[in-house]
Amino acid sequence: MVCPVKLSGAGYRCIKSKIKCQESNVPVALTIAGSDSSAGAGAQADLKTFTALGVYGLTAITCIVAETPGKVSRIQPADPEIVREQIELLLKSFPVSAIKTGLLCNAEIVAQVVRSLGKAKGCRLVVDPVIIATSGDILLEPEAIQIYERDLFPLATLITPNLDEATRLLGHPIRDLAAMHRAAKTLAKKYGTAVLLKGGHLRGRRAIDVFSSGDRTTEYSAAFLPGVKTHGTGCTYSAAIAAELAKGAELPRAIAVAKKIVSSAIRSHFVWKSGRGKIFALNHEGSGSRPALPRHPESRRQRKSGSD
Ligand code: PXL
Repeated sequence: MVCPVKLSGAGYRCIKSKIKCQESNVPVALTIAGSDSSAGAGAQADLKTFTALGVYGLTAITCIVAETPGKVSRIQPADPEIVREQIELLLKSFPVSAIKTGLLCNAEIVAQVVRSLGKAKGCRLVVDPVIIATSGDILLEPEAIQIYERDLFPLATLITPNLDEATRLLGHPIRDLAAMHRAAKTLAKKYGTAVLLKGGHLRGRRAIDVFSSGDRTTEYSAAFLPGVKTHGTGCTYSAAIAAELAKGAELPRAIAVAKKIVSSAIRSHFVWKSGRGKIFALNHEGSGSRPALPRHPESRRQRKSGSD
């Protein structure tokens, strides 16, 4: 028998039968999301975030998106049955303690996800209603949005719309901070779940989000960084919340930690020169609380002696 390799901390490097495996206490989180070829958003962003926060990440892929930051080229949905099978298999096999949903792509997939999540008793669920990409591309059809509203939101511990998505859900624009407070409250009452309304798109000097679990609203604020054209901040934010929930944090604390993490991922972004100008990406590693790995002594020796 081959047992699993422990990810961090003390314990075992597991290899063969005679070694008795210690049980791992690394928390497990599942993301149900699309694959972003440029790896700044979607399941790739979620996995990087989970890993940076010391959580073991699982994925159920809903679609394959050919894209670069700012341009969605094509979306290929997965068969809803394989989405269901990924989720149900993972839930049967791993001690999943938190789940997040990202881009669910179409109505059939949303319906399958709702069915499968019925089997996820005791997991905390963060629903990022990915309706509109940072590029402005519409990522979800109206029938799918209806299923979100009727069936998925009521299962959620938290939903995390941005201003465009909240505008679509409420049917009117949200133009300032006072309107954000009203909108967060209305959405929380409407869907019977906690809401984190992300205000990054208001483009003020601070990026302010408003949390409501019904009667009370709370602001989460960080400096807004103009000119950084990353994508995947929404995915990273909700993945960080799910990771903190998987580790046992309460919702307000999970959001506070995640807000810091996403700000730091933006601040420490990557930028490359490319054929069409500059290309940006979030630095998910920069967001983590785990120390960077020490460089392997062998690689240092090699570089010194010039052999590579
Ligand atoms: O940022 C929203 C988003 C989420 N998930 C996937 C995406 C995108 C943006 O394009 O591709 C897979």
